[in-house]
Amino acid sequence: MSIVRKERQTRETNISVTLDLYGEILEKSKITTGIGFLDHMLELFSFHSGILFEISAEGDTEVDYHHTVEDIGITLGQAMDSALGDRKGISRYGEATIPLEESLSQAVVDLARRPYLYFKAKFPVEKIGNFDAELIEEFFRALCMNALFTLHLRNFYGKNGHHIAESLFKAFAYAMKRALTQTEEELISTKGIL
Ligand SMILES: [Mn+2]
Repeated sequence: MSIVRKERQTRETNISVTLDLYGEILEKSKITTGIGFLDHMLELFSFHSGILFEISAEGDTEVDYHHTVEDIGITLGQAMDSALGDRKGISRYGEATIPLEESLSQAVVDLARRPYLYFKAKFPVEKIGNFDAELIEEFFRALCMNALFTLHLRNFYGKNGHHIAESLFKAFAYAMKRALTQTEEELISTKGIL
């Protein structure tokens, strides 16, 4: 297992990601995106998935959080794709349904190289704190398209925007943890390639 580093610099943002997919090398995650709510979501994703990473980001947050959130998704996604390598020896599929109080969300992952996001969650508020709720979908889309995997994410029900978001990120964490689990099977595909 190894560490993967990715950087992304544009006129809008400056992102750096260090990723330890199986939490074997880094001692803990260090997440400073400049966006408090996103830090909170990524910290709990890390805690529940066992994936450790350091993310630092500087972005044009004076405009809004859009560029920074999307570029973090892109960079973290690229790091995941590199860290997954040839995707041999992993379980490939993972599913989790996770509640947070009144909110219940499900994530289903297929780590084969088929970038796709199905996202179904309605937020009762436009903003969670100062974070635009619509950026949650943007984050997951950027992540899937760059990590090259399929993710279905849906919220069944929920009343509180913060709870809905948190149950989505936690469901994703457990689905990933399961999909990443090492297996005896060489490669889980009839094609012989993921
Ligand atoms: Mn919370």
